[in-house]
Amino acid sequence: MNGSVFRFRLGVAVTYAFFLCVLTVAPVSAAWAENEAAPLNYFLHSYGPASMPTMHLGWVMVALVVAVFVIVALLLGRAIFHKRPDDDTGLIGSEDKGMRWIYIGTGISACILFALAIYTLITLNMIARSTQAPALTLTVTGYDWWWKVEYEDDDPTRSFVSANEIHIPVGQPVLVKLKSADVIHAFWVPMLAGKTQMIPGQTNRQWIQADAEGVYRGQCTQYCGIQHAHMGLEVVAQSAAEFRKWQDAQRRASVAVSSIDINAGKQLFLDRCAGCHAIRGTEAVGAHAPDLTHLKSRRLIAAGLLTNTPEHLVDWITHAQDLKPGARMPSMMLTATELGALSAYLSTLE
Ligand code: HEC
Ligand SMILES: [Cu+2]
Repeated sequence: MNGSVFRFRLGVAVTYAFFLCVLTVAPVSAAWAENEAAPLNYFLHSYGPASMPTMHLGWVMVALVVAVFVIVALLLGRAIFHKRPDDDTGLIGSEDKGMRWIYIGTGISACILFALAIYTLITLNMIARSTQAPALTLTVTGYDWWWKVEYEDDDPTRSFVSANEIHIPVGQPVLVKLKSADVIHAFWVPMLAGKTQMIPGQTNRQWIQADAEGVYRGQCTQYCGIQHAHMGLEVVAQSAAEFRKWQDAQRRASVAVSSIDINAGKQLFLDRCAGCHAIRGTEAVGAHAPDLTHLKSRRLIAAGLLTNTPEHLVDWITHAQDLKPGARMPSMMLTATELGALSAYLSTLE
């Protein structure tokens, strides 16, 4: 074998190995990563019945990819290092040599892919609906770049709206209706279920169920514009009693607390923020931004970008465009006095 042929084959082998390493090592290592550091990596673990079948499918695919990687690498190694005195180029296809390999390989791949297609269809069917009736129905609407969450109730006075943080009772199926207000988004809480598109003008459905109490991170997985990466959400699974308590608190309108600062802050909010934001119990009824009635109850703000501390709130209000460039909220120009009053008012939104 002459040097250039050898280098060419080695190049092919190295490129091949590189891409397949990326393809196989990434999901496998991701599956073992720490939950805290990389919560979305848990797509190869399941925390509820809606994600169990897809998780099994995921592992089968990973195992298959690893097997294909190993087999092809072995064959490739043999092709590179095997000496064939009668055929220096060794090209498959020359004088029909090696065509057998192509027929067999294609045949095996076709069978495996066909089996996988059937397995995928079975999985999709299994997760299509829950075996029990949903304990709760909510509508999640994707906006550039945050989530509106509506809790439905047969009695309309008991339904309420929130944003970016979904609470569910543990161990019970929850039906999630998915809509979009602008472009195509996709709802994905990998530990609880697969992804479902949110398409303008259409209502898609998915169900989620958490086996254990805890916080499950979600993310928009359909590229929807500049801040797509910062369109996160959290699903908080609570015991039935905790969930009921949370729900009752969310149903209440904001509590009217009065002091000079708070009144000034509220007036400022009505003047400057109410065109977009709503706070139930006030004249602020804006519908194109997160409902802030119970802002303080949320762990994160700006769709998972920042923790909800008073400092981050001030930072967000004055520098939204630096923190999340392109977000549909302007950086608000406010004096220190105005900010003080506004913060005092926002801190009452328990
Ligand atoms: C032009 C519309 C608009 C105005 C005016 C506006 N906001 Fe916003 N605000 C938004 C949008 C849209 C978001 C969601 C941004 C995102 O996460 O991408 C948001 C997010 C927020 C959040 C985070 C909420 C959460 O749960 O994530 C807070 C807090 C907030 N705004 C406060 C204010 C305050 C206070 C004012 C007035 C000083 C104000 N906003 C003015 C549109 C607006
Ligand atoms: Cu999105």
